[in-house]
Formats: sequence, structure tokens, C-alpha cells
Amino acid sequence: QERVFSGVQPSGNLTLGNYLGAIRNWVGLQQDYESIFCVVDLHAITVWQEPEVLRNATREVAAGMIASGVDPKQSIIFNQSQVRQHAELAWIFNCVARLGWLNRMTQFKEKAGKNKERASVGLYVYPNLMAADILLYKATHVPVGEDQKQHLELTRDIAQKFNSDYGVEFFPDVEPLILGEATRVMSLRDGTNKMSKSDPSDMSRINLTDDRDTIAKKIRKARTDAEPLPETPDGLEGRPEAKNLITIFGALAGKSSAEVCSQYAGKGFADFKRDLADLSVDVLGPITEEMKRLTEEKTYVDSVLREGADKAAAIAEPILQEIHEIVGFLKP
Ligand code: AQP
Repeated sequence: QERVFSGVQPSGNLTLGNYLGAIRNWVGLQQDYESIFCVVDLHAITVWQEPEVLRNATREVAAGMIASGVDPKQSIIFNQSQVRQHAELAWIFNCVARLGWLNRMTQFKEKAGKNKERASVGLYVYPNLMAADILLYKATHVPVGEDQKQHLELTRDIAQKFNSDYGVEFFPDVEPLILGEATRVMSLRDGTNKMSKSDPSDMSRINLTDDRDTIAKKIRKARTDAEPLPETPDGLEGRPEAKNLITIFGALAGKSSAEVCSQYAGKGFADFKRDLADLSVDVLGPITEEMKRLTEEKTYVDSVLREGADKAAAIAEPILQEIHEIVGFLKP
């Protein structure tokens, strides 16, 4: 059976990158697949989170998913810490994955920064927990943004090594689904860096919680170059900021970059940015409002998460029991 799993960290406000790269794609997938969507709070604490902020962000991210169209009636929505099987399988995978594999992970290098000695051990083994999230449900398809491609390859490696070490055909092959026009949305301040919830500069990203004026200001101030917009996407070579804004425009408008270029060919950024701000507000405004409504009404989101955790655990537990059996854990 084909099953989708994906997650988002409650490590801050949801960004336009999370929305375009991941969450928006989940909405269509839930029609065709049994879908499990997780607010991955265990992942979030790989870097420091204030407890009260984490709790609120978990609710807010869940609200953002629901407001974006992920339907709790069609999909399982829950927060990771409520299904203890994730952490248990991650331990087993800590013993399957090789140090050499983890040493190659670029996200660890980026997030740990210069002083790797001071990074948490959790940040280092983050990809093993991610493999556990997916394989605990024997998920076959994982819709993510580009940045998660390397982690998904590691998930496949772990699944294959487990299968071959124990001589079983237990875990399926996992396929990344990198969908849509904007699979890697870049920072508004630097077109060579990914837009990220945890970027210290709030001006670098559009949050799903931003109001109309904030969105307009961030887009107006977004970094660009002095050239007018090109006639075709070829003219965006070496212009990462311009390319990013055009990609965002296309993704929000349902147009290709070529169509956006021909619409604005030869024009300056002022007109384009004004239209992009209007478009962003049109698309994100209703989501922001619904998210606000849902967050204020805490009990609804909490009940979705509680029911989701029960449903997720009901799938996970028998699979974990089979894994225990394969590994040779005695059940006296
Ligand atoms: N800039 C992006 N463009 C496209 N997709 C993106 N995603 C994240 N950033 C972009 C996708 O969003 C999903 C959830 O991401 P995550 O919360 O698991 O963590 P992340 O990838 O590390 O995202 P952030 O926003 O940069 O969070 P922090 O700052 O906490 O690290 C994933 O599918 C991801 O690909």
C-alpha cells in the first residue's frame, strides 16, 4: 500500500518556503494517498527551544497545516513526541546508520556552523530520526522541499542496510516527491541562502502569520539588482535574487517562470514587487486569517493532534513490534 509521510519542525513561524516547498503539495496528495503529517517537535529540540515557545509553535504549525488545506478527516495530523515509537525506532537506526554517512550530511554542517564541537548530538543524528519517522509507517512517498533530498537518500540507505543486515524485505523503497515550481525558496535578503524559519533576520522570509503591511514591506525591501526584468528565464543566470522573486511569483500565480518573465520583460522591479506583494496577500491572507482563528481556539487543534496521535500509534506499534522481532529483542 502506498502511504505518504511528511513533517515540519515547530522551530518558528511557518515560512513561504515551507508552504510552497511542502505543505501546499500535501493538500493534493491527501486525496490519493493515505497521508500522515507530523509536527516534528523532537526534531525541533536539536537546537535550543524555549519550552513555552515550542508548545505554542507546535499548535501554530498544526494550525498552519490545517489552514492551508490539510484536512484532519482525510489525513493523520499529530505531533511527534506523542507517538513514542518514533524515538524508539530512531535508536535502532542509530545502530544501523554509519558515522561516515552522517559525516556527509550538508544540513548538519550548515546548522552546526563553525564550532561543531558545541552542536548537540541530536542535531548530528537528526537524519536517523527522520528515517524513523518515515519508516515507522512504511511510508513510500515523502513530499519535501529540495533541501531534504540528501536526508531522504540516507533514509533509503538505512532501509536497505536494515533489510540486508537482517536478511528481510521489510522496509519499502522511499521515494521523495519534490513538487511544484518553488522547491527551494531563497531568502529575501540573500538569493544564495534558503528561506528559513530560524534565520535571525525576519526580513529574510515571509511568515504565514505576517499581515498585509508586513508582507508588502518585506517584498519592497527584498534585495534585487539594478537590471530590469529579463524577457526569458535565461536572463536570470547569475541573478539569484531576481530569479527567486520570479519563481515565487510563478508559484503563487500558477504560472511558469517563462510566463512571468514575458509579462514583466524590460520593466523595473518597483512595479513587479507591488504586484508580487498583492499576489502574496491574496494567496496567503485567507490562510493567515484561518490560522489565527484556529490558534485562538486551542481546543480544536489540540483535539486534532490528540486523535491524530492515537491513529498514528495504532499504525506504528505493530510495525515496531515486527522490527523488535526481526532484531531479536526478547519479549519474556
Ligand atoms: N526555503 C524552502 N524552500 C522550499 N521548501 C522548503 N522547506 C523548508 N524550507 C524550504 C521544506 O519545508 C518542509 C519543512 O521543513 P522543516 O521544518 O522540516 O525544516 P527545514 O527544512 O530545516 O526548514 P526551515 O524552515 O529552514 O526550518 P529551520 O530554520 O528550523 O531549519 C520540508 O519539506 C522542507 O524541505
